[in-house]
Amino acid sequence: MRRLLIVSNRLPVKVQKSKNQFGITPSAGGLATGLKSYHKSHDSVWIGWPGISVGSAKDENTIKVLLEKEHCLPVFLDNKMIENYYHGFSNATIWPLFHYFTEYIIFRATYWRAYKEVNLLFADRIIKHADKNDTVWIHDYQLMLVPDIIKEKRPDLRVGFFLHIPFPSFEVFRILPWREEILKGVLGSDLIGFHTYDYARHFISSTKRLLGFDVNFNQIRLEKRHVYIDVFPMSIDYEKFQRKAYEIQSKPIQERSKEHRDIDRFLLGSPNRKLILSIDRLDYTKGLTVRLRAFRHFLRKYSGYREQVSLILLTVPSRVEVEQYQSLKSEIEELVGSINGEFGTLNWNPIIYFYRSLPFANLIELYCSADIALLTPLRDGMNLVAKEFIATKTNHKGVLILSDMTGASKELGEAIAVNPYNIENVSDAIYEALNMSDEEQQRSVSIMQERIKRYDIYKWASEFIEALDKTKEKQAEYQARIVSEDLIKTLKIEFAKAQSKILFLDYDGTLQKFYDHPKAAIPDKELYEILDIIASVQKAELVLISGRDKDTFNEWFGDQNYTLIAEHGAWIKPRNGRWKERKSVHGEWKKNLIPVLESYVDRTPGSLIEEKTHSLVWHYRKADIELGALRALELQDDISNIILNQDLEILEGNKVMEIKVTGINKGNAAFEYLQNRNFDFIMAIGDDWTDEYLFQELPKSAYTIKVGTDKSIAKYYVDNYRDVRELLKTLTKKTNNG
Ligand code: GDG
Repeated sequence: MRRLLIVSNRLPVKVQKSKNQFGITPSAGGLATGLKSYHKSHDSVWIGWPGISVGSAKDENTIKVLLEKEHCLPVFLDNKMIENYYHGFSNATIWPLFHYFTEYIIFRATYWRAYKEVNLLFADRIIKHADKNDTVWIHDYQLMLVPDIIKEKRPDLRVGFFLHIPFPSFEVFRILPWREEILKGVLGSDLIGFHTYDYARHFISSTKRLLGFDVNFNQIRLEKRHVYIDVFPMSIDYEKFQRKAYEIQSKPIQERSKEHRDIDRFLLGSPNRKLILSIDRLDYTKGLTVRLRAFRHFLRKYSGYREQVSLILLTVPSRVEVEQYQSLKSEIEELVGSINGEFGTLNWNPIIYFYRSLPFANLIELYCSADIALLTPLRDGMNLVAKEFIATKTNHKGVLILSDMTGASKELGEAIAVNPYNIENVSDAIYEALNMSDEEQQRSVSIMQERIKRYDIYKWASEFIEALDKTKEKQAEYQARIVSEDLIKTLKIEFAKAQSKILFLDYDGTLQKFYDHPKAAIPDKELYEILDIIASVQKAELVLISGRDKDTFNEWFGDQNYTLIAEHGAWIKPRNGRWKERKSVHGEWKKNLIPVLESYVDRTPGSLIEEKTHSLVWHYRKADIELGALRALELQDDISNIILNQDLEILEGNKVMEIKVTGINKGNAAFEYLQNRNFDFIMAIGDDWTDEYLFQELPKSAYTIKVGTDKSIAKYYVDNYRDVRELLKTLTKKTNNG
């Protein structure tokens, strides 16, 4: 049976040593909290760092045994690795970069080296542990190189990757010195998941611009396979939160936590006092200082609310080793002190501050006691606290104020959305929340609860795994059509024994790689040799069939013993014969179109015009990839009006847009060529969609081969032009027995 391996930097449990004994406690943080319920209910194995560095093999073994019961497999990291890979590259380079805090980024080669080393270590553990065809689900920014390493060594594994933090826009991501390596690392996955469409969009944009891969909707086309990108907004274990909330509310007050009793006592003095709750890891991305300033502004602006509201500020210790986190803590504590000093009275503290992590039950108590949740991160991948707060509102009363810089704000549209940088906006939102009617609160909470309940953590995880299975099915369909060793043997035999044989070969992308400028793709010596050998085989005919202009084709191949079909079939030159025009045209129509195309060249740096007898071509391979695609759409729109009622059509090729005379294509050119002639071996190879016409017109018995991974009616696939050349060489290679 196929197993699921969950992989993340941290395991869902932390190993700790006290009095010479190892024990485990739950890990904090969104990923662990969210996913551990799914882990518990499935037969999965979780691979990750146990949160402790131990030197001896004996200790490691003890920990291994301890973790086995939790279905966890440890990856041991030493202190140096933790310093450079975790606190360094992960938390001092990637974390600030991906959250747009460019001023905090530290680039250091030692960090990068450690990151690669640890990613290799994780990959190695996965490879050793995974059975054939297992599913591996890798999580988050600490392990972005792992997918590619395992895909390379274990192509049988289904590899999914989920990023829990934002993916920044291209303009920010491009700062990273190791940006290409990071992208290639993640692209080792079959499916890549993000919380929001924006993050997915940014990732796709960086991939296109930095690596030049083509993208079709949510598929990135690598040379050998497609990688799927999709959006899976992470959720929570809704039932667990709601159940605990009911349980806590049914307990007498004496049995509740000290924090709760303190808060309750505090409320006794003023039963109408409202509680605003703020819970975050202590992190600069969470916007704690701006939040405190906004609260101060609220107390100044709406002074009538003094003594009527208190803010419970729970900050959970996090990454205490990283410098910015230490100074942030001091800054927060100073602000809390100053606000309490400015407004506090003998009976009232505006802010009740905790710097600690609370047990789960106490956390739920806090959620239950709060009237308002004030969650204003400056950037946050998702923010699960927002969903947890809503889930615990058993009486449907409560108001959520949520930063529109969080992933969660995309789903929780009924919350009061704020720009966390705008303290006026945040303080007004507090006022609005305090004045919201019970009916309005109940309406909003119910809608949000329904949504979170429907798409809970189980649904989230199973949707991801199902989508991963589907991507593998699609890839398997394609894999089954890849030209195999066996097929090559068959082709060789069939080719040898056929009495008359013909090969139709496209040129660019099929026999030759793409160049920025079409004129640069000159045939090389190896290619001439391969083609000459085929053309010299008795009873074999070689046809080069391309969109290329006839003059270039003539210059390159005019003297060779091949048949040439140029400009998508507008021109044909039988071998040793002369060029013939299949459809004669006047060039008049070009006069109107050239100025239009020129304006596109002017506005799209890197693009150029090519003129052929039967067509005009706008090439944008060298232009910015996104601008090129956008302009191509615009151009198509402009041109379709101009060419109305003319004998012209638009052909979209690989980074080219061609306006050409209608009624000619590679398919009808080949069909015409084959009329009244008999071939018992026909083979056609092409990479572009214009070659689909060719594949379509050939008899059923023909061997049709598509280069690349795009959808095709061809029977078989090869990866690239190099594979085509190898195939052609093998076809004509003499074997020992002739
Ligand atoms: C990352 C992304 C994304 C907090 N205090 C205590 C406690 N918590 C739990 C909460 C919640 C989790 O920690 C925090 O999750 P968040 O989503 O709010 O934030 P990050 O830790 O930054 O998580 C984030 C998330 O990954 C998932 O993809 O949403 O954007 O940054 O579950 O309940 N739990 C306990 N005591 C506490 O004191 N027991």
